[in-house]
Amino acid sequence: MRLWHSRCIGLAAIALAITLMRRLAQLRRGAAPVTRSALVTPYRCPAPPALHSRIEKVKPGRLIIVGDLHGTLELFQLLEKLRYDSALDNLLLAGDLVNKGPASLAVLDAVPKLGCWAVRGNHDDAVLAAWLQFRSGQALNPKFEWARGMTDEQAAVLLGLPFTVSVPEYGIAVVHAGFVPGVPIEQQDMWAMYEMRNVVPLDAGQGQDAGKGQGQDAGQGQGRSQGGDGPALRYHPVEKAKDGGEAWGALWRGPPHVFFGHDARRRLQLHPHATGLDTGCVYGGSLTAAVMPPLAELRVRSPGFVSKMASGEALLREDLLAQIVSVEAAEVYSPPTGSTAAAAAAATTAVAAAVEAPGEPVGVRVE
Ligand SMILES: [Mn+2]
Repeated sequence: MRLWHSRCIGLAAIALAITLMRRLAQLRRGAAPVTRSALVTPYRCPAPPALHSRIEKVKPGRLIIVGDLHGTLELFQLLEKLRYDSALDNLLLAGDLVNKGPASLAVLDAVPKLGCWAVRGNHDDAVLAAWLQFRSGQALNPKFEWARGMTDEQAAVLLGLPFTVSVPEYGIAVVHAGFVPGVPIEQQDMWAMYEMRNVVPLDAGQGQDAGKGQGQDAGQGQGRSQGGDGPALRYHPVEKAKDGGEAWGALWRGPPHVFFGHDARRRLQLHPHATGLDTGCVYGGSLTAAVMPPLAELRVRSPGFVSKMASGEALLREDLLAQIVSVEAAEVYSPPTGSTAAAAAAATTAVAAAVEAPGEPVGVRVE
């Protein structure tokens, strides 16, 4: 009997191991399902309980969405300027809460106390992966030295971050990097949601198999719709400007209206149905919020909001009566080396870019 038992357990363990290995092989091929069943993120962290969160019923105050913090304390200055009230207002952070800035641990302490929601940025996921490896006895990547003292409670904030937060009552969603236009949010690729900046149109006929060769250094990145019965894919997501394409937000037709971060080089992006809020605070730029009135007030003051919500049309910032509010960074926390030199040398870059790829600033990467 005991032998039979141990044999059963042994077989079950082997079956589980085979399943896991198959799944990992799938992930390496970029064929990972992007539903809740996904096991790991592109940086090999355990996926959050839900990739996509929804705020079903908002609090009676405003809706405030803040761009990339990167461990900067300007958050508190911005919230003070806005007279943020956690009992009334709905606060959402667009990801990359940590890394590069001076106060990542303080930000992780603040998030639960602020009563806010946040999405997962590539930096949040990367440092979590490094910390989990460190905790399992491996050396800590020097890039993430600040995380050496990260507590379980602080790490839990990162572990729980979904890839998107939707607010159906406002017709909006928040994601760190972006979405591939034409693909339902639930079918978006994890890698794309926190790494993409541009999309490249696919030639007719490339279809679902197109898009190989991008983002594979991060493990995934095909950005394809999943399952084969999804919509025809028209665009391929890319991270780096040198890979061409154009800002995904310019092609996003909604609904929902999407608020995002990640693209500090482009700073504030005001597309019709997508708003980019990463204004490079950690690089000495500013920290920016989009602020929308309380729902009850919005419904009274914005006929466009009411009619478009009723008809299911995508909202403009004007329909949402969204105001853009910023505070200047107190200093340059992350020196403009390589990538971030873009902001300092925008003119030079623009000239170089015009030569390299007309119409699209390229050659510089902010991450
Ligand atoms: Mn980012």
